[in-house]
Amino acid sequence: MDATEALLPAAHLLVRALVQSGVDTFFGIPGGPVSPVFDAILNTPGARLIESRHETGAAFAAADYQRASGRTPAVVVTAGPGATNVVTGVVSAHLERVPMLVICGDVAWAADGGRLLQDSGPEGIAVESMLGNVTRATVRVSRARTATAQGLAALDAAQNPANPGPALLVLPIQLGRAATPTTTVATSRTEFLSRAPRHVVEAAAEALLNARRPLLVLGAACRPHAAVIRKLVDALNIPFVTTPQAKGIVSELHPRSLRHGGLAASMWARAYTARGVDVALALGTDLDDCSVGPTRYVEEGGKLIHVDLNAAVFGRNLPTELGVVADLATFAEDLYETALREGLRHPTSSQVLRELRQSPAYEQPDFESDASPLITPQRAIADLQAAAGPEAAFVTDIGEHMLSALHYFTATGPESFTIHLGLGSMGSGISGAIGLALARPERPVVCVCGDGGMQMAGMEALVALKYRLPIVYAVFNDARYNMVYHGYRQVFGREAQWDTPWTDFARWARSMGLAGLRINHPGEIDEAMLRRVRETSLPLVLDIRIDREVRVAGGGRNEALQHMSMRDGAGR
Ligand SMILES: Cc1ncc(C[n+]2csc(CCOP(=O)(O)OP(=O)(O)O)c2C)c(N)n1
Ligand SMILES: [Mg+2]
Repeated sequence: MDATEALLPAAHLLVRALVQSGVDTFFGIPGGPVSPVFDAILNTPGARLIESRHETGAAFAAADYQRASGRTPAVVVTAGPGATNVVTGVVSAHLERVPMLVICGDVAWAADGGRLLQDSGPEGIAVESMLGNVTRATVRVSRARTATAQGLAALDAAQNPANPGPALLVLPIQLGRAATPTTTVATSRTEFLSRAPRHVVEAAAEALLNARRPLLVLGAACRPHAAVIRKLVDALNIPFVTTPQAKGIVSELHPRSLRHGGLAASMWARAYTARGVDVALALGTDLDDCSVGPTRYVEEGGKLIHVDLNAAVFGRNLPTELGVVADLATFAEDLYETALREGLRHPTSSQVLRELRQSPAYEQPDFESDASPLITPQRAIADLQAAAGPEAAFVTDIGEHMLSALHYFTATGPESFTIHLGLGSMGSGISGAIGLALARPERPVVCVCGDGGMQMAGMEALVALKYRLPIVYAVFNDARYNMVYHGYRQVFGREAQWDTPWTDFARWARSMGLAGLRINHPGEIDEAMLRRVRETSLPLVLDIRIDREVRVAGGGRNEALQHMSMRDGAGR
């Protein structure tokens, strides 16, 4: 073999190695300093490029692609503004523990001390410091020869099962382009086991089964283990709630489901927790304020057992009596086996559940048939759910519409509902929908969003157009930052106009080649309408003129703001 044949640009070797390690989808926007990586993506079999319209949109799309496919994505951004634009999406992935490899280009160092445009090193924007607090590792490629090994090391850090999240790899342009001998990088396989001791599992089982009013709280980290969690729920025969981020991990139609707790909690979750829970087992949740909200999962003096691989989440909002650092699937399996072996089933929960479920789960019980001429947000959710069918994946953006989606949507499986509540950024659902659609193209995807979010991040719909992803963008158009409007009124006791310009989103969509329809009345959205548009493979924007005064009253967000704004400086 000719010696030169064995030489390839370092960026090509890196991308090839990433594809071999299972990273197949690269989200991002090109630019000069990162161009070697884009060139490599375009020329590497098995690598797929998804061009976003904004780098933070790329990170949100990547996060939902990871959640829906289980595959770690890469987000590729250019030096300088590419790096600064991606920050919000990376922070969100950090807070939600979503693994992703962020590859950032950089200018060449050998510039004789000149100040280079977009310099992202220590004398420029210092990208490692900027993202250091929100990544699991920051790795700067130091030599072309080591680019692949360093890239794989960053990928390992992102995929660390004990603390998954984003990891940063910085690849300066001259190293990415440098012809490099093909080397084999020895990849090691990491075996990971974190099993709780048997007596701990038995103690948890015993506490739950002897409780007067027990509760299982399921968090988003349970999502990959939904099958075993479902078996566990059946075996123990105790009521369960999910956090908002775990909505649907076990179907909300399950006879022991109290639907979700926390933000915009169901009436069942509110009623059950209001009467006091003496023993709660929380699995794979941060128990952050949105996860707890108006549903205190354990009463004063009660016993909270909290299982997670990351001990940092224990004891945050509720006093944890027992924190267990363990792999969730293993813990759930062990607890299930214990329950079966000992024949443990809670004796009185069935009766309590039957009584509770006689009362409605919703603030407005008859929302599905609400015929108010101006469509209410909850009627819009009901129409969308019926029209999209049971297979559809729903994702919500952030705002007042989110509370209606949380409260009134019924999630029937681990993939039927997604929300980015780690950071709560507008635009997260709009971009996230793209990742959901890419991961499972055969499944309908519906994004519930606001007019404000669309004005901020709606151009990501062009990504859906480019890749022929027939996402339904259901814009709850109230010409207002409605969550801010109601929050302001609640906290300050007076009104302010948080109006946004009336926008005709249907015409806006059509002007760009998407499908667009105006919805004015209940019942207008139906299955045939969505099917017709889906057959064209075009994304569809529904401009839904909703009644902006109708809201989920005990949602929790504004109550939390009110509470915080009244605390004194000492945090009491
Ligand atoms: C990036 C970002 N900026 C600001 C906010 C604060 N915020 C929360 S909800 C909201 C209003 C959203 O308006 P819209 O998308 O129309 O939804 P609505 O509340 O009207 O349903 C704002 C400004 C945020 N969450 N994220
Ligand atoms: Mg709005």
